[in-house]
Amino acid sequence: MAIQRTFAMLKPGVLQRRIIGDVLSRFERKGLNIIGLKVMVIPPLLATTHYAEHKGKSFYNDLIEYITSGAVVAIAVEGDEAIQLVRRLCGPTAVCESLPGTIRGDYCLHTNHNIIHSSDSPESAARELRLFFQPNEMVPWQDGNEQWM
Ligand code: FUP
Repeated sequence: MAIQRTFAMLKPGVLQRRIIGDVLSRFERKGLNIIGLKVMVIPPLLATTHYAEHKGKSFYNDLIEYITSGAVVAIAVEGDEAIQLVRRLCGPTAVCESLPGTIRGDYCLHTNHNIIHSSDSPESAARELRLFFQPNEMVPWQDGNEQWM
């Protein structure tokens, strides 16, 4: 068992479409613990820092514009192998590769509006959690259902 923390973010379209609950329930059903949650508008500097690896790519400007265009939901998630599990719940980046049953497979038509971000490695999880959450904004809690999941 390797308990990990990871970062996820519901992009502006999720709030507009009022499907926050639908997406969050995927994490809850899986047995992951939500330990941090906030609605925020991402300042431009945070957006460019978060997506620094994509600077210069063809989709970069649209990505920054989209991610700063409205409120998002930042999520800190904890659980056994949480980093890879959350990635799998989201599905692949390209929506045509995201199978039905995954979040992207069920809710997205276009890759540039693929509704959710999640960290892809322990290094990016640590980095992204630091960018979006103060340590005291994450509250780990004991899961009473742990033995049944
Ligand atoms: P992911 O880790 O799955 O969020 O994917 P990336 O970090 O590779 O991409 C970040 C975001 O850039 C994606 F969520 C959507 C956008 N993107 C595009 O619009 N087109 C692409 O070809 C690749 C990524």
